[in-house]
Amino acid sequence: MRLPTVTDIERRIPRPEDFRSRARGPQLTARLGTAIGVCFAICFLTGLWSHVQYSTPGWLTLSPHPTQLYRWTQGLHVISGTAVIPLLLAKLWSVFPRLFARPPRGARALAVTALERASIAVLMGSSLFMLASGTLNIIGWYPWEFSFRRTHGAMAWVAIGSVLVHVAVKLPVIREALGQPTEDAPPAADAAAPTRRAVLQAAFVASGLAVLLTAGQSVPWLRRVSAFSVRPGDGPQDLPINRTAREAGTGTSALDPAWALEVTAGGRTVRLTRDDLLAMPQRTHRLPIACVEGWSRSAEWTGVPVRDVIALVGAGPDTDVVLRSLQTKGAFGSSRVVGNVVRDPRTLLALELNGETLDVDHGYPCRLIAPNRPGVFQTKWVDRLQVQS
Ligand SMILES: Nc1nc2c(c(=O)[nH]1)N[C@H]1C(S)=C(S)[C@@H](COP(=O)(O)O)O[C@H]1N2
Ligand SMILES: [Mo]
Repeated sequence: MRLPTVTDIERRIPRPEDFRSRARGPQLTARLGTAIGVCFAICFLTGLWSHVQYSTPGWLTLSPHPTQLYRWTQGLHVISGTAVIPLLLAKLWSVFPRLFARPPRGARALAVTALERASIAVLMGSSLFMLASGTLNIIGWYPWEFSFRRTHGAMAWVAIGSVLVHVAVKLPVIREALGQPTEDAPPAADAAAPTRRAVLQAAFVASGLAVLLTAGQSVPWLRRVSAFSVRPGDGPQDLPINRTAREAGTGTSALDPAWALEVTAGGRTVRLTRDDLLAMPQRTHRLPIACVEGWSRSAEWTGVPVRDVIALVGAGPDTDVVLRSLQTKGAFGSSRVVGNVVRDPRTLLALELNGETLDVDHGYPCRLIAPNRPGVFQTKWVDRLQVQS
């Protein structure tokens, strides 16, 4: 028996010409690529916006208007990212045979090819990382040690940068391919093989289905069809729960009858029981919880405007307020509300949700709810308001 030689092995590896599907080709790849590019641009910009809302630079003051802005941008972020997944898989399929192209001869050609391949590897690696980490974040599963927000945010620059390089390098091919009709030849002898148009349509249908199956986590009228929607309707009072009282370690302290809200400004402090808060003029507003993890839902909140509460310690409505909660473990136990949001009469210390006493998992005895604010900062189980001087 003769051992196979390198040439034998090489002969067994397929060549690009061995893949016969007529559907493949620049016309298909460029059309898929255009759709992916549009989705990536939306995803990148809404992601950037989310970072701005999450950690707003000192020189910028964000408005509480439009009320639903963060809900819309975060919803679009998740929808555009989800839509890309089937399109990217189809695009990978369309260029897959090129993986088997043999390296060219000559040092210069080899170097150019190596560079091109390396740039595609960065493009694919970063894109897949973005989609995979984003999807796991939506389902609330963090099987890693690193900070999701910082890593997902940093890798976004690598991804968008490599997309731009890729588009720049391929621009002549893209322009030519988009100028040609999708179908350039009459049906071939093999009528059963899918046409380019069929593959393209299938990819778009799959992308649309992926959106339909998940978008219900933000879009109310899709809730019934969104089977994969991560937060379909769980949680009391028709609102999903991000972290329960037990998980936050506030299960007992939140229900303690001796609870009182401590409000301080400079040297002045007042303590308000829940009955004291209920005795103040109540306001009701319909405002959304828009979680950074993707889901969002509007609800009717009743409570006392934060500016009325801090007026009791002599603070004007335009001052920043830091809220602290009973939470002892984990992140998001406190948040800052900037002056222009405090001034908004819809910024409430909520006592009721959808007409009922706030459930302990939604933040009883009282929680913050403010317009156009990422969910993580809608602090639950509030027990202290500190007016900043
Ligand atoms: N104290 C405290 N408040 C919190 C959180 C938390 O972990 N601790 N989670 C926040 C997040 S991430 C979201 S999306 C909203 C969800 O509110 P809900 O559970 O009432 O729907 O609460 C916010 N308030
Ligand atoms: Mo959240």
